[in-house]
Amino acid sequence: MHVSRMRVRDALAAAVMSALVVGATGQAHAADRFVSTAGSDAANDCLTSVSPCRTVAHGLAQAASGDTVKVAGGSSLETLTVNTATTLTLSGGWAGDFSTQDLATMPSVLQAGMQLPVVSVQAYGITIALTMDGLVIQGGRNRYDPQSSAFGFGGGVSAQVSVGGSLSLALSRLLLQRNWARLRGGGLAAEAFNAGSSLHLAVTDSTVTRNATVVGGGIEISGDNMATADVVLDRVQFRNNRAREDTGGGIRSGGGGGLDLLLQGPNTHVLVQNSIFERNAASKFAVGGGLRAGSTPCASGSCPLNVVNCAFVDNRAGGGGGVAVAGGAELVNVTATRNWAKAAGADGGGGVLMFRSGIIRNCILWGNRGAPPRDLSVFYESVGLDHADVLDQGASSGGTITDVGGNISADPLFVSPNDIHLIPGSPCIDTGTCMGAPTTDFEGDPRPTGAGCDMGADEFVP
Ligand SMILES: [Ca+2]
Repeated sequence: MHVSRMRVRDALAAAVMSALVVGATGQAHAADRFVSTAGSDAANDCLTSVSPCRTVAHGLAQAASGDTVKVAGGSSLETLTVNTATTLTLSGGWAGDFSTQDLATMPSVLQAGMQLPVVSVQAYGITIALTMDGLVIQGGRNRYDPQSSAFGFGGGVSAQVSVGGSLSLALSRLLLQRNWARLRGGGLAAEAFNAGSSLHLAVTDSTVTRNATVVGGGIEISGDNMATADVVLDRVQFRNNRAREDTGGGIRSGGGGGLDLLLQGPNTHVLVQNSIFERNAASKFAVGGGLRAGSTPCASGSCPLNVVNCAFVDNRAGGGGGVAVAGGAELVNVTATRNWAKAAGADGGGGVLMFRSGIIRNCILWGNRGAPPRDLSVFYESVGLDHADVLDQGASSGGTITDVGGNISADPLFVSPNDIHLIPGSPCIDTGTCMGAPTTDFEGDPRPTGAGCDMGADEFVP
């Protein structure tokens, strides 16, 4: 009896110990879950790399908060939803044995399996932190369907936060291509609504190409006047995205070919830097072929939108072929050339169209096309022009362009019409201001290099 009692006690102790270990493991040690097109979902918790699950959807369903779902190279049909409070990482481009990651040779391609976005994230009154790195997201389709949760916002990735929720979305090394949405955000829509809701969005080192919708062909980001939004886009390439005129009626029409921002509240800030907008198009009836933004005005030296070290080349729209901003914006070391404005509404501004207030510093606005003023058109309020190289500029409807100093109007001497790097002898070399200039250029070269800071996105390096 004595021995038996001891055994019972040991067994109980072991059970307690086991429970403690499991508890500690569950909370402190995030697990990796493994997914491969060569795997199987049947009775699989995805925890063993040698017997991975087959679908990302199953991997996400198995994952506990804090886990990382690793996806081997391969192409799969997926329609993924994250709508419970969690912290997750989705990581692609892994070798079949998950020992190495190489996005170029082992791309993980997630293709929509039906007429839905590839990834839907809904933080309705809850907290979600989702990281997605190293994935190709393509073929998403989001039609307007009131019967489902897909309302036509976001073709590749559809993300919403509302009812006081918190959504942190970190997207890196993504290729968002050939996605379509009925209303907004062909590649990605990220939207924040209601008091207490907060959106933290970072898109880095990614390419957004050949996506289409009505508003925000590549990416659409919006927040109502109660929500908080903090957005950083860094090293993102927007190419060949389309915002098309909506023929169904009643919807905003075809603005923001590459990127559309609608930030209505005072608690929003967007930084777009080191990014390239090339050959994106808005409708000829709308503005912002590369980028369109609507926001609150600049206040006490701070603007809700900062566009830094960006190149806008060969984008087109009705007005503001490269950039159209209604609100407050600061453009620093931006180069805009060969953009085109049809100017159906006589807005002009093939390069940059600004309604309201802002500052244009160290920018090259040159060789844009369409209705004049071709390079810079300003409406309603004062825009400060500081150490910029502008060919054709004009202001109307009460707008003024204020010469802050250091401005020139001379051929910037690009390498070629479509290559905005500067060549020796360019009048933009060392003639910008280092006050408020970024310390690197759009490719990471040090700024200043040489005797001073250059104008434009490129800092000339001999
Ligand atoms: Ca320089």
